[in-house]
Amino acid sequence: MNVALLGIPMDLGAGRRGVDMGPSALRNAHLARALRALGHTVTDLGDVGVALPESVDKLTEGGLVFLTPIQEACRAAAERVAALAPDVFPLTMGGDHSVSMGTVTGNALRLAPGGGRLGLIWVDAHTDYNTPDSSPSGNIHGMPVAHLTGRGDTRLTGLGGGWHMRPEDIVMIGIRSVDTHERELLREAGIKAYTMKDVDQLGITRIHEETLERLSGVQGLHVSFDADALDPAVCPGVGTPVPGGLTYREGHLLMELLSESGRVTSMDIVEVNPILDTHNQTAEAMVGMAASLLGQRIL
Ligand code: DIR
Ligand code: MN
Ligand code: MN
Ligand code: MN
Repeated sequence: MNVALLGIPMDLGAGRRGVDMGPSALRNAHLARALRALGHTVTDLGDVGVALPESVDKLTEGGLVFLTPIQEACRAAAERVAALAPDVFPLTMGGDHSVSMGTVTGNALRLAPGGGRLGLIWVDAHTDYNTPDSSPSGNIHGMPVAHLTGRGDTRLTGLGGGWHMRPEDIVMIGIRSVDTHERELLREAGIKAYTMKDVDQLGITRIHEETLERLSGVQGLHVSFDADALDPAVCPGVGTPVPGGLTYREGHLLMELLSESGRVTSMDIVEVNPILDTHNQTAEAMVGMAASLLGQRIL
């Protein structure tokens, strides 16, 4: 397969600094080499330009922190991804999770003019379904899924020029931290979310089967993997660690099963924060997840 790496070194959407170094940490953990070892052709497209927080004067607009530079970076990421050929597998590297407003939009636009029917598997401790009104923090990394479904500030819901995700085409896995109003919004929208309780009770195999069944009608499948979905023991280098996460093996099993399905067409790795990490453990774990999704097998 042709894999294209693209970094979006942005930490404007998160409460803590440092995830802008995520793409460097992943490159340092030999992401390209790991994928080439699996037989893929890997092209590193470099990074999308992102404004420095120090050079931005208008910090908050309508309750949203760093709205303008985040919108600009997401638009640039969407354009870069949308321009890639249909047979390329884009592996986009954040940055905080607000980058996925751009990458998911770009992947939908890549499927069809005006945006095709993309399925979204959101692997995360958080549901990231806040709107500007429901958000307790004003941090945009807690809001990308809501904006992808067309709820929130028009400057971010408009990235796809009228295209939006259908809520029924979204499945979340690894959930264990949801804000009060966010919970109501998620329920109203009818988005399927597998919590850690579901992971404990059903297991990854059953969740994987149900997820693919639910998403059987989509044209492409995007995995958006927030490093904080994994337990903090596996991925300590994240801004908002939540105890009780996916184990190392649960993460790999999910990626291995998705790989075997042959249906995944793109992936994000986000929220890797080397400043908060132990050596480069979090990036190394996430390189392992990408390798499993792209065909690595034990035997
Ligand atoms: C919280 C934290 N729900 C918020 N969100 C995080 O600020 O909206 N998302 N950490 O990754
Ligand atoms: Mn997230
Ligand atoms: Mn998260
Ligand atoms: Mn986040």
